[in-house]
Amino acid sequence: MEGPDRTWESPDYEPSLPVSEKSNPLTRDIDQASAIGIVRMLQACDGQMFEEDTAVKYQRLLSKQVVQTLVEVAKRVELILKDPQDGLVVLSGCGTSGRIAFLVASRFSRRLKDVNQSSVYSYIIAGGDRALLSSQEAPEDDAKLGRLMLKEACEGKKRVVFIGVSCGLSAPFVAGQLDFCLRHPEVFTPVLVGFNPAHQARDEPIEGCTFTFGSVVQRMLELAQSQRAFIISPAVGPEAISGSSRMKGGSATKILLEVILSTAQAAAFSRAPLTETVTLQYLLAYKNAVDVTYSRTEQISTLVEAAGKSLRCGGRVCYLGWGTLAVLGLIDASECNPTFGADYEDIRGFIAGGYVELDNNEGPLTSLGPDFSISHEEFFRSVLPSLTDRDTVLLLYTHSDDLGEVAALARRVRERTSNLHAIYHRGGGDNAATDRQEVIDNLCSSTLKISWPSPQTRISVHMQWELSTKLLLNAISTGGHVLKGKVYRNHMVDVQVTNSKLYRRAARLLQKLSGHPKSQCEEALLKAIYQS
Ligand code: S6P
Repeated sequence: MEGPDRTWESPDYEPSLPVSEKSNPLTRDIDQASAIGIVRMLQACDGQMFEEDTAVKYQRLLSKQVVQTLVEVAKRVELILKDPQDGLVVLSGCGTSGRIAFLVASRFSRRLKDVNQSSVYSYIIAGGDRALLSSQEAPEDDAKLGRLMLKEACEGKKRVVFIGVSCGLSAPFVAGQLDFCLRHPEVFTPVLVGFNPAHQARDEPIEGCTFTFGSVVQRMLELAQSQRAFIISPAVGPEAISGSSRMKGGSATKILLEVILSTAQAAAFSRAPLTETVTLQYLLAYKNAVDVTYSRTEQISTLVEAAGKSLRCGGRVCYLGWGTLAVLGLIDASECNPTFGADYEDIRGFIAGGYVELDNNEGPLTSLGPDFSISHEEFFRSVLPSLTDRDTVLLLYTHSDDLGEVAALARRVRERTSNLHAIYHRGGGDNAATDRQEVIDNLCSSTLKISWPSPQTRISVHMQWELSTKLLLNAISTGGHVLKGKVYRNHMVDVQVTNSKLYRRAARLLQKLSGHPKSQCEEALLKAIYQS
């Protein structure tokens, strides 16, 4: 069997770029691939997350040092859980990183509530809650805003574990927050999560600040020696679509945050030992989730094909989901605009229970515009009447959801389109088909059904379902847009230049594709931005 392709790890491979911005050799021809070819490339790319480290170059997800740091951070969280008064654990980030912070903070707050414990988790996303559902790339550059939002969230708290996520170690918003933590060590334990080695942190000046992301990382590295700050930054390999950190970056963020909070919670309330072995078992359970998901290559490619067909002929793709799977649908849909220049109607997510189920800090956002209408009722009102076979509808649910409700919805959709599909997770070795599931199967033109064995670790099977669903949706929306022609080689080429990271990326791309000098490319880019 062929070993993994490690070209990107060579020092000569795109040496000026951090790992998170490199182009992945595995997907160089993704724009020429068929649906099944795309899925296979994504599988290989996601598989890189769990590759072992070789020699010395990069720390990886399963590296000993990463596992050790996860244990130490979980211990800090455990202390807050055991003595929650005046304590807080804040998860923060921009774009996808902020969305995953929200998802994880909400899930674990709910878990605490279920066992009558006070909530200690809070999330921050650059741009506020509207950024959960739409692209808000500009606040990412605002270090001062990051600091202010953190200050506000921690008002009156005496001990805070702050986990700032920036996949590229680059967002000024997060740098501002980490800088604030470093200035107040009596309260804050700063933790940075990202997917580049520390020396590749961005070193560009930040407007109105004396620090850069790189200089903040340097200060953290010094404190890390005495465990007063922590950096968790394994390389997971370049993204399938260059720089699209919603993919592996988002998945690995979800894995790391969940491992920290799961192990901390098990230690605080069930006296489960917080050890490297246990932490490693959790990580391997996620690896298993990735493997199980991609064992369905054919079925995934059917969904990619359907999405591609809809998008090519001006149709829509709608995710109709329940619980956190629906949240993943909302997140995936929201990312298609900044990644592929998609309209909000191209791929849309809906959640049973709307904002009550979403349970975000700012409550209902419906007044912000039609793209913030997210309930199933809203789907019935504004989408269903105009649904045709050109559109693809995808149901996202698990055996814990109300299958009667799923079947009723499937019936209504089926009256308008036969292009109805489902992703269904069931667990605990439960293989018995229920009558309702059979009804749903008969209404759908394809059902991707995954039966999950009970996990060996304490990891909640729901978290595996979520990761699996995230991979599937990322494959569908990415694959669909690739088939529509929104990607050139493995680069996003229909992207809006709305912050400094995207500006740099766009200028680099122009240089790479045109062969012209940097100055000329930047001039052309500025002209395009200002339409002069
Ligand atoms: C990437 C996504 C972006 C990023 C955001 C934060 O696919 O569209 O919104 O999540 O730019 O990036 P980072 O590197 O700070 O996590």
